[in-house]
Amino acid sequence: MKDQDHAKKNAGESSVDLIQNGMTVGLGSGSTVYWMLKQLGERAANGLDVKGVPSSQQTKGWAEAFGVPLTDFAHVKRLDLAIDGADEVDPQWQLVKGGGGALVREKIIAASANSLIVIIDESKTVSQLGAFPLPIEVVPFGWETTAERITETGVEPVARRNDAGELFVSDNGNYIVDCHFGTIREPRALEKQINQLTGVVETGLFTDMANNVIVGYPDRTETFG
Ligand code: ABF
Repeated sequence: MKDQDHAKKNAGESSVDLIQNGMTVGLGSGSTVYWMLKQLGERAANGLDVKGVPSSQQTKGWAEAFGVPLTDFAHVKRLDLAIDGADEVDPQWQLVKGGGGALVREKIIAASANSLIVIIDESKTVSQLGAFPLPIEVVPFGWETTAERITETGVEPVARRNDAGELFVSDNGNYIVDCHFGTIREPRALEKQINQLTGVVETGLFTDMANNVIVGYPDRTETFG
């Protein structure tokens, strides 16, 4: 395993220690979350009473494979905590997420949780957000016009495509445009500005949402918050 994968594994596994008996947990997406799910399945098999709400079809599949009991928002309105990865984390714990395309469900889960635990390998920590292209989910109808409106924020959005060259479709049936800002000086203001544009479903900027950050290294973790 590569060092980065060890770091992700350490962060993911360590986060499971924060899950207490009886909790309902929002399950994020991505390769760091994979390790959290694997460990959580083992704890559940050993008697931990837990239920998870998955943020993507991929997470749902992994959770089922690992034996993590699942529920949904038809049955729970609040989550005790949510555990999710990120693409960038700045020193104020503002986040860029959505590289995996699950940002809308991830944000609904984060907004419904009493606490958001962010699990990352050390490469995700940045002094300023924006080097990672900011994903924005848009409604398919007239998405070209929505992309035009997004240019008002000073960026040329690039439609995400799959390996076959077709437009990438999210679990919600929407498209995603990736925005190469380079630097994002005011994440809060930008999040608000983008979310007000007609045709935008949600942005991958998650400001003032993270409560704890677990940074994984190849041989250890550090927990903040
Ligand atoms: C999800 O998974 C996304 O918001 C983010 O794009 C990704 C995190 O990356 P990784 O696969 O490295 O954990 O949390």
